[in-house]
Amino acid sequence: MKLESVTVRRLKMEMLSPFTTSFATQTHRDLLIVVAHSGGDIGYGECVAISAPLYSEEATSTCAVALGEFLIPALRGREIAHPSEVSEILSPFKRNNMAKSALEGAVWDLWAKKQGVSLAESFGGIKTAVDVGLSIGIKETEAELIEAVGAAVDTGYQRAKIKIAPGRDEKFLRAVRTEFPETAIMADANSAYSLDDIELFTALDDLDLMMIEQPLAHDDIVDHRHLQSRIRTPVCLDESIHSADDARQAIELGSCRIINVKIGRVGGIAESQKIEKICREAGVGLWCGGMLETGVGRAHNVAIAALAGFDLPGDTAPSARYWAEDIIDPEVVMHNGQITVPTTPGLGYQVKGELLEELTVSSFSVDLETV
Ligand code: OSB
Ligand code: MG
Repeated sequence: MKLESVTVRRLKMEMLSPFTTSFATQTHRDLLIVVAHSGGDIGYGECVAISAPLYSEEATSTCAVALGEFLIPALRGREIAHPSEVSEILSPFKRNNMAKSALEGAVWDLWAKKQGVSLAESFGGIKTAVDVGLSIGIKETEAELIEAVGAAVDTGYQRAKIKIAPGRDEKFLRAVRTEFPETAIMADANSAYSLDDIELFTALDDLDLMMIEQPLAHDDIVDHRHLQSRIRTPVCLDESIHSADDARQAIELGSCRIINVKIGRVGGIAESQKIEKICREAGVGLWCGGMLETGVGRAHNVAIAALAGFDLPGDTAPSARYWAEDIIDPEVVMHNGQITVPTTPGLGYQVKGELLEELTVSSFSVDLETV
């Protein structure tokens, strides 16, 4: 297939509740929806970057520039036989993974719709439902955190991930563990610590955490290796993994025992598939992370988590966790801690055109038919 045009919409969406990490508090999402057109079919991708480069080097505005100036024009005149070719076509451009992934995701959805297969089926996802965990932002008090974990358990989430930062770590986690002796809990530091904090991490070992996610620097795999060799709790890498090579090297070094894949962070579905294979063959735990996606990104996440190697619950909570009204119909729902993997073509959800229009703050289109 050949693409006729690609539209990039910048959306502003209010979140139901603020979400605090060690790097920022988000009250709304500032995101891009990429819409690819070919022969009357439409594919959708989501760019998961946030407003400022606080999680990774990408930001919503830089992704819009990368898409408009470099990535989308690179597809001009290209006959795409399979969506995995997109990441190859874009590979001369360094990084800009979230921007690349948004475009690849839109092409993948479009292609799957043309083939009449679901996203999951199009890349070999075998599960009929995926296991879901909840990511809980940093709270002011231990009581608030305990209430949030209790609500997660009552709602049926299969594990609770607790965001931590210096001053909001051991005491908070210990309070949760005392209140919930049997619950599967883990922590995510979003790179807020260094090896100087080794005593904190050894002290956490008796809390029986499923894992500790990205404790050290966002671009590190060497110090994580030293940390992992000193603690029993599995280290999970998020920010440090941008490619299949990163995953392979981190595993070879012993820097982690678990990997969090975010399709956007690693540059797309094709790269996510490579990481899944590496983890499956190495016996390394794997799960799908989240970036507070709308239904479009969420549908991609649920589809990738249907691959066999994704053996741990992901941060793929249902729509109602984030939005008063999601941009897809039906919304993503959870039953008994699981989300059913759609079997209808492409994303498996309808994008609500009017709501998309209403939420659009700005947009541009790149015509790919004229030279
Ligand atoms: O580190 O996993 C993270 C949200 C924004 C940026 C980084 C992270 C997160 C989350 C939220 O943990 C997961 C979700 O519910 O989408
Ligand atoms: Mg994380």
